[in-house]
Amino acid sequence: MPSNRQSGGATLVLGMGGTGVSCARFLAARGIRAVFADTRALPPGLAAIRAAMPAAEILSAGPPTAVPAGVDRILVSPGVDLHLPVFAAARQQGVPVLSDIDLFAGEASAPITAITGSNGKSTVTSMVGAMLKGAGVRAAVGGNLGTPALELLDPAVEHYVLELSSFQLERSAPVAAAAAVVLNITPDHLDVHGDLAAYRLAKARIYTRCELAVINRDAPELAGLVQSGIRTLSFGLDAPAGQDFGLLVRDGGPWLARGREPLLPVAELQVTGRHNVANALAALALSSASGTSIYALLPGLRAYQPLPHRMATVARWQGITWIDDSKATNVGAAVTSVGSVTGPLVLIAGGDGKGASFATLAAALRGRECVAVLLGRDREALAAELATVCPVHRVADMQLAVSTAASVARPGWTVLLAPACSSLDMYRDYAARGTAFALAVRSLVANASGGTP
Ligand code: UMA
Ligand code: ADP
Repeated sequence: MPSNRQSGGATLVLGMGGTGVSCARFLAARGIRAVFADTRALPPGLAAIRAAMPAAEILSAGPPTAVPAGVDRILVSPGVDLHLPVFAAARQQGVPVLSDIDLFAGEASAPITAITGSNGKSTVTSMVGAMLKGAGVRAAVGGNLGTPALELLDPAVEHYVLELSSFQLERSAPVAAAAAVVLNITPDHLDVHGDLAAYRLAKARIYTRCELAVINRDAPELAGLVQSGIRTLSFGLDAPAGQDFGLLVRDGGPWLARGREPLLPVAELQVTGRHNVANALAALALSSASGTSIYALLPGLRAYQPLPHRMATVARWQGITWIDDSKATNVGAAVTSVGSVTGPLVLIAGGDGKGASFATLAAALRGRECVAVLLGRDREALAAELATVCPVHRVADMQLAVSTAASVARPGWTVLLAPACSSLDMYRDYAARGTAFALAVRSLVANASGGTP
């Protein structure tokens, strides 16, 4: 999507968060006029947008219902509701609606690796980035991961690695990626997408124009998302065939492998859990398409450290292990979390359930020695499911969640923060929630040990 447009019209930018700020900087650098709006009374990017574009009009009453005069396209952020009246008006008037990803794809001059899925996106995206950088490739890594795609644009970049959410994929024309993956699909964001079919359809768009589709052998139902004629490569936790990626047993232990060739012992990875082995295999399959030798990519994978708030051990105290998996923001992720902890556990969960059913989480806990401590907006919906499988405590905040967990956990137990919900009803983001948990745990330990953590 070219940005050097001839019409001279203004761009209406909807959404004044991180994406809106990146759009402001992009448009300012190209001398394109813009009008900004957001439904929030105090959008977080307001000051940065004013700084980037002092002359831009900011609609204080929020998004308009009609397309303002002089506006010839709309740039929409991932969090903006596509049911706003302005989008119907735009459709009627033939005014194009684009995303930051469209602008990015129109300007990026290096190959793009694109990653989506319900869970593991950030891990695989940062793994691919670490592997390429470790091999000496000038890689830029971002998108839904955190740094908006437009902020990555740089002619010196040799490879872009983009995490794309269902919201970004739904709002963009299909990206011509060198390699793309849908890691897995379990229900998420159904409050926005309406149903699982619409969510799947949004995710499937990542494959539409890719050169290489990486597919998950352990989720065979997803292979149908790839149109015929597109080259595929698979990853999975079984033994791989051909040039596919999987596991082989060598020297008595599992190795990451390509076809019959063992590449790296699983024991040498710094990440734990079977889901992370799958993530490492997906990252290998994606980065093998970059033209870099597979052997040059291995040191970056071996050295890769887990991102914060993903199964991070916060404390081991009086025989109890405290784990922060605040990034388990949907039910599928929390099920994975619970499954990767052995022994009795206290599960701290709750927040905004995004319209999901918690039945599979209850099923994952059935038969286990477990206590649930629930907080946040959807704690009653969670309690309704989890009370059928374990004792449930309801609490008002994280401090109380931690003190309640401490009162029920026994030596040998794990206390696991795996909320199965987004954090936005109580926190700025999942990182703030994980930090609140870690702080509460550390202060509990410090107080109980007479001031020494
Ligand atoms: N919002 C409003 N009114 C508006 C605009 C936004 O209420 O007019 C709300 C949204 O519903 C959302 C929040 O404000 O709750 C942020 O929306 P945004 O579009 O301003 O978001 P950005 O700050 O631009 O950040 C977005 C991604 N956020 C979302 O998709 C909600 C970030 O992913 C991403 O890192 C960033 O672009 C750069 O690409 C975050 C995320 O939570 C990590 N993503 C979801 C996920 O991973 O599950 C999809
Ligand atoms: P995302 O960016 O998709 O949210 P992350 O890599 O940040 O994914 O991981 C978030 C959480 O999802 C992890 O803490 C873990 O609980 C779970 N998870 C990660 N990878 C997988 C996977 N491949 N399959 C299932 N669950 C996973």
